[in-house]
Amino acid sequence: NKKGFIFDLDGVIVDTAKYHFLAWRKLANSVGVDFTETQNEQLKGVSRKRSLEKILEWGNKSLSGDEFNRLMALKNEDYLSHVNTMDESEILPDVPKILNYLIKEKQPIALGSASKNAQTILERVNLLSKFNTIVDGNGVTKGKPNPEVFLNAAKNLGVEADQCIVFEDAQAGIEAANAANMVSIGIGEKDVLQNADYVFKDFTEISEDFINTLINN
Ligand code: G16
Ligand code: MG
Repeated sequence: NKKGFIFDLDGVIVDTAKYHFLAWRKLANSVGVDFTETQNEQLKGVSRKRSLEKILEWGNKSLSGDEFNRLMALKNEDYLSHVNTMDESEILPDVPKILNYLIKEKQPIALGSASKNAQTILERVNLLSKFNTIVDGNGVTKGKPNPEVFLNAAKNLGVEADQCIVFEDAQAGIEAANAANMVSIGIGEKDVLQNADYVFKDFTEISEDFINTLINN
């Protein structure tokens, strides 16, 4: 059987949330707004533009369009300074093992991320060549929970949506996968990812037997 395996980036392949946090906190503080780890949690899987809108809402602050765009660019510049320190040691446990097993089994693999920096990050950690297609924040108009990113990934892989499996760490991403009629696999906590078809703490809990079941069903 040929399925389509779609991976989210942040929280699934690497933990870039910690760098988003540092960059957003620095930016928020520079305009006199607080920013906590709890708030950062709520920005997982959320686009850059929507993230800044939310931070300004939380801080009761409104800005001109020009200022808004300037702050988005500043945040990204700071974020990229962290990304540029990344290497293979930042790949989350057993991700390469799963990717290599899927490649051995000739299964198509896609990235489905909200990040406009997805390609840069995959290059930094040396995983870009494992993916047959990259669908990221540059290729979508509607963010998760809209299923667009995953539907585009399925189309690029040449696989029907209901033959795809999505690995996601964010609630909005699980909702997007479910809306696309795909099998949703949560990576993280069961109580957060309630709507996922399956939940695992990380890839060390996912066996080759389980992957085989996904391929053959
Ligand atoms: C990631 C992060 C979000 C971030 C978004 C956009 O999503 O989880 O916090 O705001 O990408 O990132 P950028 O500013 O690089 O375009 P994902 O979908 O990879 O989990
Ligand atoms: Mg994510």
